[in-house]
Amino acid sequence: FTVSIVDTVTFEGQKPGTSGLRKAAKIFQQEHYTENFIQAIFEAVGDNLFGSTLVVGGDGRYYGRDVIEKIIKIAAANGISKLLVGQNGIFSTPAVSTVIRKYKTIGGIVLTASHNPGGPNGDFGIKFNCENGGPASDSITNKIYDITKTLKKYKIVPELSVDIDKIQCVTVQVDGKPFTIDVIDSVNDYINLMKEIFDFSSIKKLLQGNDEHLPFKILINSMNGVTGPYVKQIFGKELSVSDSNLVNSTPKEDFGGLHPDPNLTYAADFVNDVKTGLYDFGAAFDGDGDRNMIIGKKAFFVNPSDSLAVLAANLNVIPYFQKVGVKGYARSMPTGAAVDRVAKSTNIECFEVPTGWKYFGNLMDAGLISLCGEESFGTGSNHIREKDGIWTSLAWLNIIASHRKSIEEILLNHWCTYGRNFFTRYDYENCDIDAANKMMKYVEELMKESDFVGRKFTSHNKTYIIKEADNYSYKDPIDGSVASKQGLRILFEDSSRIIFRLSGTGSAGATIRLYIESYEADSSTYLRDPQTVLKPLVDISLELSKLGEFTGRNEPTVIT
Ligand code: VG1
Ligand code: CO
Repeated sequence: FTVSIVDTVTFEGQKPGTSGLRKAAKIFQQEHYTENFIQAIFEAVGDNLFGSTLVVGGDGRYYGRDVIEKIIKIAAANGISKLLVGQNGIFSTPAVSTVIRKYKTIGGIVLTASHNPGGPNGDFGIKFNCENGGPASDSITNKIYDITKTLKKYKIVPELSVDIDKIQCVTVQVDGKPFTIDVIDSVNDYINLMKEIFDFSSIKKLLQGNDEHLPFKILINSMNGVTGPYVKQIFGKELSVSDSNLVNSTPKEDFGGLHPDPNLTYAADFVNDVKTGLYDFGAAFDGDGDRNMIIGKKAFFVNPSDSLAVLAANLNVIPYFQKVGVKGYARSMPTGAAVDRVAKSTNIECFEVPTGWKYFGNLMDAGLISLCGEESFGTGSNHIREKDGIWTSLAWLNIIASHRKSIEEILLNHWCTYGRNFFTRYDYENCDIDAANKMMKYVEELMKESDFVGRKFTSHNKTYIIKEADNYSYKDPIDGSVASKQGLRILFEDSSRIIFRLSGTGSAGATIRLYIESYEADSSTYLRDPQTVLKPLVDISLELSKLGEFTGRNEPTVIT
């Protein structure tokens, strides 16, 4: 095979967001668009690329196969020695991270737009992960973006093509040098890792029941995303869960029309199935398998910020942590601070980072944290460098198997020990970009007023006094890099918080996220609806930001 050099046109706006480059599939389908971005990734990696191995796979969404074919051709032309490709092009995001780490490759390319809808009219995305298995840092994604701005040519081996549906290892000669495409099983390495981490036999006993306990009934919903094959293997084969309890577990190019985002709005059908009372536990995962939603009997909702805190408080029952020990914890800034309280009571360090999993990587690599999470239905540990949906569901089951308590009991106990951090997030999706920017600017200017700190707000008989306000900025303690403008924070004297942020994962318009948190130590409040408890702060946020006036929106599109 021989390498061709193609003259290309440069494209604007190939700037990776919170988690890779995400756009409408149609944009990626433009001639040269995808090739340019792949070439830019390779150029950003630089000389280390020569002779290296790279992992490639994705969530099975529309256009993924075509892009894998392009990556094979462009990788061969750019001096890479070997690709590890998931069979059928399938790898969940956590599986890519697992495979990168296991085979010590230089990194991987993940083809996904995560929880964004797929199909010809949906979104597509490309994400680059580094040799630690985690999402590339800002410095690398900025470099990729800079390269796209002036890219004039890309290298490609146009005739090269390999059947990725078949497990096989093919070596070809490209301009006299060997290039290998190793198509590997998409699930094996990940499943072996899960079996090392968790106590599968105790989870199996929980699920099957015995003389003393009824079987613990679970419903696992893959939302037609990538986790299907993993779920069938782990829950079906290893844990003997019947097929009828594992739903939407065949990956579909368009997710069967679902919006594969495991939250109360987009996974409402799943929540309703569990509301029937037929199941003790429900878990749903997003398109690429890194997010999770956990609910208990009758759909008792586990807020992701609480999920993180409960996991932190119970890691000691999980074999992996018994073996490697527990270092620190971390959460993204908008995530509810419940985990901070667990950390404090056990004298373990807790870090706060900006939104996006890439910010946890350095802390993990330096051995400072074992567990981390985000309010956006993401939790994970240092077993890999991505958040991990299936891992989270197994962690919960391992904890339940060990305590033999329901999810509701576990949470109630947790709140009785630590108090409850009530948390909610309002998303205003697809707003006018200008309007959203104006609102953010308005709030930021407001925050700069000299008497802003100390201002009092009263709503529904509750009074809050502002203690601090800023546009969040983070300095990475390991490499000293600074991420600024990460969200407008208004902190109150009673430790309540209001945060405004613009999403960095959307593909159309602007999404405003409003995060609200308040702490209660009075046990009579613990079972109250967060929407009621947080109503005063929601009203204060909307009033102070004039969000309705700026955007014309009276209601959020999603409430968590
Ligand atoms: C969102 C979430 C963030 C998460 C990111 C990627 O980002 O808020 O917590 O890390 O999605 O998750 P943003 O910028 O839209 O708020 V995933 O499952 O889309 O890779
Ligand atoms: Co995801």
